[in-house]
Amino acid sequence: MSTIHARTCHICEANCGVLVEVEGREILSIRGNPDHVLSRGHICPKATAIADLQNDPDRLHKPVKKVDGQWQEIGWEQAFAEIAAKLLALKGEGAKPAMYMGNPSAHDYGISTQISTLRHAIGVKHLYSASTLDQIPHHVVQYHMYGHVSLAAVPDIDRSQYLLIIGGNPAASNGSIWTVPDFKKRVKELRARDGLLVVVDPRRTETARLADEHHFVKPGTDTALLIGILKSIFDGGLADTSRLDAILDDSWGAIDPALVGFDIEQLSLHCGIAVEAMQDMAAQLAADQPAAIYGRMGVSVCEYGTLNQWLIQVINIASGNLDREGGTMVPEPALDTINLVGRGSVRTADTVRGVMPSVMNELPMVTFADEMLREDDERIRSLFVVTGNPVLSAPDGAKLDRALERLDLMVSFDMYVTATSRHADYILPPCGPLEKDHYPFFFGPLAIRNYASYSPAIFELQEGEKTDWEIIAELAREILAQDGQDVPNIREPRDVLDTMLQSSPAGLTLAEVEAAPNGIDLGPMRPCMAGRLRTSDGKIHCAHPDFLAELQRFAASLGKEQPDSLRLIGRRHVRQNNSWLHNSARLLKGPDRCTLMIHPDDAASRGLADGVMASVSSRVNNIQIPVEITDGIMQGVVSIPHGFGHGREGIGLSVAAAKPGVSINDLTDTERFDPLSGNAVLNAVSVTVEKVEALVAAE
Ligand SMILES: Nc1nc2c(c(=O)[nH]1)N[C@H]1C(S)=C(S)[C@@H](COP(=O)(O)OP(=O)(O)OC[C@H]3O[C@@H](n4cnc5c(=O)[nH]c(N)nc54)[C@H](O)[C@@H]3O)O[C@H]1N2
Ligand SMILES: Nc1nc2c(c(=O)[nH]1)N[C@H]1C(S)=C(S)[C@@H](COP(=O)(O)OP(=O)(O)OC[C@H]3O[C@@H](n4cnc5c(=O)[nH]c(N)nc54)[C@H](O)[C@@H]3O)O[C@H]1N2
Ligand code: SF4
Ligand SMILES: [Mo]
Repeated sequence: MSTIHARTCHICEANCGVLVEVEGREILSIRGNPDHVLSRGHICPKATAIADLQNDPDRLHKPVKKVDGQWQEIGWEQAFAEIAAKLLALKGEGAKPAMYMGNPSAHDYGISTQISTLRHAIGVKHLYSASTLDQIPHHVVQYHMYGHVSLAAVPDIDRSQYLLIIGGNPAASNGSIWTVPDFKKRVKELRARDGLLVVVDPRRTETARLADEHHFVKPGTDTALLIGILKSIFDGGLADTSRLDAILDDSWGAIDPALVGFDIEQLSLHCGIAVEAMQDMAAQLAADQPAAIYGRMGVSVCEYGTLNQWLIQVINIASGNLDREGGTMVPEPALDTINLVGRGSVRTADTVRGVMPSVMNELPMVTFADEMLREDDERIRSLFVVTGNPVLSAPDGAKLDRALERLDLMVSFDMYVTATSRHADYILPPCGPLEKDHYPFFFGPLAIRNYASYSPAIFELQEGEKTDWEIIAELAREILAQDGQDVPNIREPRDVLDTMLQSSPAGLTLAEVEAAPNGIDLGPMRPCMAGRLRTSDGKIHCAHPDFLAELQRFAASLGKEQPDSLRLIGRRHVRQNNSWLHNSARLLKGPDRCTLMIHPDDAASRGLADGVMASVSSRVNNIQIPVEITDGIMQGVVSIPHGFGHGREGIGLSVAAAKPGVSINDLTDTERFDPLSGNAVLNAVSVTVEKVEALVAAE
């Protein structure tokens, strides 16, 4: 007999409620849960692909060890014992271990409860994560302004009348640093109440197509637009901070004067958006209506990522929309990490590339490969990769491929042999997705409603399999034991979760949350900023000197000529998730998605036709990719999705191999980063594009 289990999907930040119908260990269907308190029945195609992931024949079920270039299955005890012994021997030689944490670790609360013990046991000296490929600028801004790296204000879309999205594509990504399942329907509802959605993006994205207005912007130049909007608010006398005056510190007064030297015409020329459009955005944001500006990857992962995110906060304050219903608001989740986890840190660290920002003790990924390639005693010789695929996700993947080959010990926590884990000495695979429980630990604090939703595992663990958290906890214990250190008892994730829930203001127990399979709705967000700030004086620190200095650095760059090369941007598709889930036949269906999108005029001037191979070159490398001509991309801009490149030798993904694509990150560059956060620059990459035949003829 079949049973139906309510659960939340763990793939992306939306955390949609799903209903999984199973009979024995067979998955009969995965559907949206219409009663889920947050997602209201919405799912995307990736949810059903969880079944493919669960049943994927390419998924590893036992630890594997590389012996003479071949993978050999071994037992868990042998794997843990050998890894611990090798690590300790290397440490005995003075080698400093490194760890990289990939994106899926943020979607597995069990990992979060055990990873610090493993880091301590390993003695991780160099800590890296996907955060410095993604959202570190947000953390820097939140830390300086609000006093906590994770204290984020998200658009209250359900009560907003004007939403300006810059460099985000939630219709495909389902939201980021903003847990907003069912985005498209929420936009429909916004428009039904005469609200407006305006999108700024170099591509006419899925989100842009839903919008009332879409403006093309030259990649990497949004800072000019943001300054233009802010200046228009100040100069037009539209600023209204009355709602927040009691919690704005004195540095608020420094912002308007810092903009005096900017000329709106020059800003407009720089970014390609008309002065009137900027002024209209300012007027709409500052009008007597709840409104919000939100910016994501397109404005985070660029040279001025931190400055952009700061300007976005400042615009929301100046236009009277921060901490306002329908503006941007700070969630009060059932599990309140803001109260339970420390404020985080923004410091600097010595790296192979000199002094670099170090946020939450992490080092920038732009330095990762070079730390393995350096020749002195500081070289990284052992590396633990937890749920990550940096060869495809970090800049200059080819360099990283070379760097990983130099390691004396590499361990991957992954269920597949990927572009990255193929370099490992050991791969430690977790159980299937339906054999683990789930709680959206990091996403309650980013959700558009205050809520709680816990999903128990649906299937029992199979003989010989372990969850990620067990693998992490057991490896940590083995290392500590071999090292003669105290071995702590394992505290199960469920216990940690229960304690954290009970210690949060909502005071729920895990049993109460578990008893509500559709989740518990704690209501819409409320104005609560004053009580949530974690700065020393309880005020918003409006204008950190670093941000004001960065404004001046941007000002100095304004007059300079911009290169006339094409600018490369990335893209996401609703049927993909970063570099994985590419092994699901049902997600891979349809035309090849790894194409070079190019404007018809740019294609014509290079003699490119639809479907022909183009050669794309950046400072670091060259790749060949089929052309897709579309007027949905701005002239002067080309786009390649990230996450492809499964044709590299030794990858064990038989389905993905049919459409392996090429990696955009073979073109991105470790030399380029946002100096305030250390975040990689993955958009607005200067490239040249040529027809492949032309290239051959010229040689
Ligand atoms: N050019 C360009 N590059 C980008 C981006 C971009 O927009 N453009 N986006 C960046 C962003 S935002 C991110 S977050 C990063 C992502 O970068 P990464 O986190 O490094 O890469 P993922 O592709 O998410 O790879 C996740 C890996 O974890 C494995 N995995 C999945 N689930 C589990 C699990 O439950 N347990 C274990 N043990 N393993 C699991 C998968 O098999 C896969 O190998 O990429 C970044 N790179
Ligand atoms: N389907 C799917 N969903 C995902 C993921 C996925 O891979 N696939 N990944 C998940 C992850 S890890 C993350 S971090 C989120 C990311 O979530 P989003 O940020 O919403 O997703 P992106 O598609 O990276 O959107 C960035 C947008 O910025 C635009 N852009 C590029 N350069 C510029 C620029 O210079 N200026 C402006 N204004 N726009 C620019 C791009 O065209 C793109 O539309 O998505 C998550 N959800
Ligand atoms: S949007 Fe899709 S992948 Fe993301 S949580 Fe919802 S169903 Fe899962
Ligand atoms: Mo991400």
